[in-house]
Amino acid sequence: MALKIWLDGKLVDEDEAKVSVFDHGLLYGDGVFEGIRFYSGRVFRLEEHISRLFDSAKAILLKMPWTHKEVCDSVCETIAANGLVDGYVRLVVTRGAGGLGLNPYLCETPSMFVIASSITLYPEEYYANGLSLVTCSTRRPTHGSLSPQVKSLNYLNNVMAKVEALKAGAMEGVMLNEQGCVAECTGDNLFILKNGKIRTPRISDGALDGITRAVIFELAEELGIPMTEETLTRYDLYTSEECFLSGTAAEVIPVVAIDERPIGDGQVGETFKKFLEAFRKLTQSTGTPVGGA
Ligand code: PXG
Repeated sequence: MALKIWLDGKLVDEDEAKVSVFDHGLLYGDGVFEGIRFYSGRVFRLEEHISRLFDSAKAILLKMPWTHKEVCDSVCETIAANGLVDGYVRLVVTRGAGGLGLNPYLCETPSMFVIASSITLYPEEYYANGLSLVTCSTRRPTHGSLSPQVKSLNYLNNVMAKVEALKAGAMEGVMLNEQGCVAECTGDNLFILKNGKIRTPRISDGALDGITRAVIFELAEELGIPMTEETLTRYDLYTSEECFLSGTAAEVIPVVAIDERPIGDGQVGETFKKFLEAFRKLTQSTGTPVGGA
């Protein structure tokens, strides 16, 4: 069945959901996006995702054409219009159509669209058996470039890193920053367990301030497991006892090998299993009701 897409304030059939070839989102990657999950008719961490979208837009001087509440409502409306209960929302704001040339002021009105559908990032077996990762040569951009915090429409660094991982036979890759310290994976944040403590790269080391990452901090507190942000190197990953990833699309997923070194005993870790259970409970019991918009 054709999906209903929210486009600039209207719900339209997917084959009518079109943007201009002059849209600077397409021509220059000039725009921002969010990926959001909904579970059992409730949108997980909706407010946080929309706040981050507004922050991304502000950082690139893109004036949002809709208010925070209107954007939240557009997400719920799109899910409801498609009769979906569990799935994934892709929300995109582009600079809009304008003449050729980088100048964003050539674009009069930003465009926004919302797609509600499903996503399967990794096959189910990896959640049970764990992922093997490789380190990619493509680096996370430095803070001297566009901030790696901006979820912009130019994800080519991450796409190229993902290609490296896939070509090496791995499902996901570790991205380092220019200093050679661990930042994150191509679409997920990374965590290790060592000596009873969870460690994750600092935002200043190039990790995205992930919404699911923040959930991991909350769950660590709930589970009574100490957790800190630290500058991490590949050595720290290789010598960790457990490793796992978090992200809206991936949720939480275990890692059992990195660059051919087994992590711990090479099996899915017991601490990870506690996080997975707590995460599943949380996603099933909280969120903004879709019907309540
Ligand atoms: N790092 C990067 C670079 C990301 O893009 C995450 C970490 C995880 O953050 P959250 O807030 O989701 O916990 C992301 C998330 C998509 C898509 O196609 C989006 C992401 C990842 C993969 C696919 O919408 N972003």
